[in-house]
Amino acid sequence: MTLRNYQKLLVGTLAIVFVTWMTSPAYATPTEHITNGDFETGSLADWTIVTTFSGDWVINDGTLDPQGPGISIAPISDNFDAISIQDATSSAMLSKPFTVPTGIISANVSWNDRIRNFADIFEDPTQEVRVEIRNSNGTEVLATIWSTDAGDPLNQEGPNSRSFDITSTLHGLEGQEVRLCFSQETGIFFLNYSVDNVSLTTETALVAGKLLPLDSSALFLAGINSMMVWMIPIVAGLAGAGAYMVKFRFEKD
Ligand SMILES: [Ca+2]
Ligand SMILES: [Ca+2]
Ligand SMILES: [Ca+2]
Repeated sequence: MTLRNYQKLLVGTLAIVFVTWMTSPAYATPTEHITNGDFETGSLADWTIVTTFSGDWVINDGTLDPQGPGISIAPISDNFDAISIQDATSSAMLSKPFTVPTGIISANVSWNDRIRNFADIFEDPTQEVRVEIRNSNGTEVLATIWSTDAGDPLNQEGPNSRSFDITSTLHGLEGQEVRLCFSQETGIFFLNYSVDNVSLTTETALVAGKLLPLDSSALFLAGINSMMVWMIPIVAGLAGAGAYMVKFRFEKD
């Protein structure tokens, strides 16, 4: 191969790298929708509490001795968690509003918890813990993410880690304000539910044209999924390589 051909090969390789770089999508970073999800403000700031009768949610620093047979228990992580308490038949809901973004690629909710049910059963819905997506004012259940069921172990001090993919749930709610809700119902006997490290994240498809104005593929990126987004630079790179090698081969001959 002559020096001139080496130069052509180098220029062609750089062109392929450049085309691939130009068409690479910028990546969405997950957006966290829950503030004070670890309760380390030492308060229930940013959270809304709705109760009936003696039900309540309070902050726990490890010294709280709830009414009934439950004794004080260490916070799940660091200095504080949130705990449900009651003195009789009641309910209590701890919730946080958030706006569901449009163009969701993925959505996940996770938290840590402890369950101490002093009744001899779980029973739906009278002696139960539920985690739900509700409408903006909390009056309507839009989806139940997780709940205790009859037969579950009564004492689950863990701490337990729970994580759920809620992509399909939120797809139907894009653009709406909704609430993530932790609810306890105590119709039989005392139940303390502790929660910490609450996180709800979404990833959305980029309107890449805003970030990569020279990228022609940006015009249709928003409507396609992440796997297809990845294929664009690969296909562009392969096409560029093919076109160059044909040209190189032709000139060499
Ligand atoms: Ca904490
Ligand atoms: Ca007690
Ligand atoms: Ca249930």
